[in-house]
Amino acid sequence: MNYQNIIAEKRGKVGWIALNRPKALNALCHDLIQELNQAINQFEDDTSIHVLVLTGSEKAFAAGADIREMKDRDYMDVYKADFITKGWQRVASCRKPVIAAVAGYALGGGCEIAMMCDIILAADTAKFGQPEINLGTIPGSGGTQRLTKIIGKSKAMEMCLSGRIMDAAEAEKCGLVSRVIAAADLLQETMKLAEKIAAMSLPVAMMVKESVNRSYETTLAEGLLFERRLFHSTFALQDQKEGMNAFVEKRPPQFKNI
Ligand code: DAK
Repeated sequence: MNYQNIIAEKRGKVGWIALNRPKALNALCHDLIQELNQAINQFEDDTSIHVLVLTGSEKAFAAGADIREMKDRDYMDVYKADFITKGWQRVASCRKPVIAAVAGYALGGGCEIAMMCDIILAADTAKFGQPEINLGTIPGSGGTQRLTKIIGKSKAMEMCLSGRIMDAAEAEKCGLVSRVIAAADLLQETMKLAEKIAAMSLPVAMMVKESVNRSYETTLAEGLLFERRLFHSTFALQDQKEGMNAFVEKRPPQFKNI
């Protein structure tokens, strides 16, 4: 896979994607988003890939959408073209688990893409923020929505209204990230987690993801029903028989992803 703005590679069962526009702190330009879409599509289609990792550099996960690309567009132009919409939700629509490994800046669209991932692991250098208000605009890819659902109204309001940037410790405290890891260990720890999830039955991992995400979209009663139906459906899998038999036989399971 040969890209200009990202690096994508298979690492066993893990599809590893690193945003790679170092001179612009991985600002999310049109071409980068297109390449990110292509890489995700490829990993989704590849049955040997179970988990995706999305990361950036030591200095920046991504410092937001590319301000240079946006600054001269006018209203009719962005409205008619549905500006920076196509492809921007691809991370959120990925059916396989996606882990974000964030070091340095995750601002604006960078924070929004991290929040589209299923798990965020943060280096102790990570900084999160929705500073769009400083540019005279508002978050455009879920910042006012996902951030509010994750960290609550008061903190989300404060961040979006003031543009304040949050450090990794605060992000962990308010549930934005699942763990903070020493920067030097971030990628290794991320790979360990990715490999652990990748060793599970892929269809079951996909069902877990679908079910957890459902809790954001529906009532508790509907969510519980959805979970119950998926739970029942796992009994149609060979992997459920293998997992439960392996437990009883006191041996590790050998999942076949069927
Ligand atoms: N866009 C373009 N270039 C950027 C950039 C960005 N977002 N962020 C940084 N750069 C570039 C800088 O211009 C600089 O380039 P040169 O001048 O060297 O050519 C280079 O990266 C290094 O940046 P700095 O010199 O500024 O580095 P510092 O360490 O001093 O500061 C910083 C780092 C991250 C604090 C600073 O660069 C900064 O404040 N960056 C802008 C952060 C920001 O405002 N981000 C939000 C952008 S708006 C939507 C989807 C998404 C969005 C909207 C709609 N739809 C789906 C509808 C998202 C919008 C945004 O993200």
